[in-house]
Amino acid sequence: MIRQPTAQDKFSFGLWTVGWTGVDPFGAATRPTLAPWDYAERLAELGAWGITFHDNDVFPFDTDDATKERIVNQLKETTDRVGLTIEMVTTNTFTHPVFKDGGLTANDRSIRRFGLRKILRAVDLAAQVGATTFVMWGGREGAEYDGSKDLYAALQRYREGVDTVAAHIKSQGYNLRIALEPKPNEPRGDIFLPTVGHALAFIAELEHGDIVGLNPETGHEQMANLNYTHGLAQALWSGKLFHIDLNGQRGLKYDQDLVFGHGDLVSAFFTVDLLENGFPGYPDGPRYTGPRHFDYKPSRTEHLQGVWESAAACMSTYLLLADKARAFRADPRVQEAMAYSGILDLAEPTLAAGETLAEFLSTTDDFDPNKAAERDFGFVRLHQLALNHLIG
Ligand SMILES: [Mn+2]
Repeated sequence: MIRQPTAQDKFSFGLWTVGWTGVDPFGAATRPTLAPWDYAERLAELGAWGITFHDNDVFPFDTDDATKERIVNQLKETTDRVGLTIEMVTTNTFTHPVFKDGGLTANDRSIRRFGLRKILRAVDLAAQVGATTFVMWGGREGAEYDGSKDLYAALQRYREGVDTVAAHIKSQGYNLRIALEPKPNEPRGDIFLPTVGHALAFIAELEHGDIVGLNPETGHEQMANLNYTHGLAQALWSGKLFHIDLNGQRGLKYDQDLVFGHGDLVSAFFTVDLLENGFPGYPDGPRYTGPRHFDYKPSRTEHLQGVWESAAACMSTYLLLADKARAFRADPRVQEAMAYSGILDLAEPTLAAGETLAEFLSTTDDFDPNKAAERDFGFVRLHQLALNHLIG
């Protein structure tokens, strides 16, 4: 069964996803490189709504300004013609050897100044093409050896860098927000801001944190053995879920970047359930309304036919899971099971309205912990109903 996407579904892809030619640490490219506009045209045909890119997905690292302008214009003409939105732009501060110790946190100050300038120019490019999100993935911000980095200074410099970029966005009046992308490792042995939680705590220390949020990626959280849906939920709760990177990962290993749903399918179901249906106890609560963005890699065993099939698979799987998540929530048996499990009861504040701490401490509610401990929560039955919807 295939579900055909439309622009209303707001699916977007990084040019580096379908544009990955299969180069990995052990092997050369298995596919040809197409022009950026060729990828964009094909994604539009498949039903995508938007695209995203790193500066160097579109033009090489050492391109002169006139050539940059010509290439970017040609891409923008194509996206306008085929009705694609360029919703996000990001910078590559990881491929060139100069960034081997980081862009914003390299020990070498001259490299930090170069890296920061490159990021600021990519922000200008993002504004120029109408993007509304600027992702910052600091893949080389990190270390292999604990003694190789002054960790306090690294966080100071990371903060200085992100705050400088945010201040530039504000001073130029750009309609842009920054989304930090956590990842625990790869390519560095350990990357700074390794998880959603670390990044949220970092944002709280920024001067311009009001326009800085998160771009959590499925596989990145799962590489840290964390629950992606919980990470999305906490970012939403904090008002910081600015963007998402959906893909698939199976367990604690290298960053697999599989098609969405080709990793932990049950987790993908609950991710889509949260994105599409929100928090069950808070129908008017925070919702993610941004792009459904995929950051995956078509396996290098596939040639171009497989590239387009894998992009279509990401979207189709998302839509199938969305259908199933809606059916799950609407199912009277599920609603009954949720009531039995007390799912909606958690939305009720623990203290009564107007109840003082003195009043609260003056009573025991005649509570019998042994009796309460006999409660059956029915979570297994509820989860089996979810599984029935997922595989039924
Ligand atoms: Mn990503």
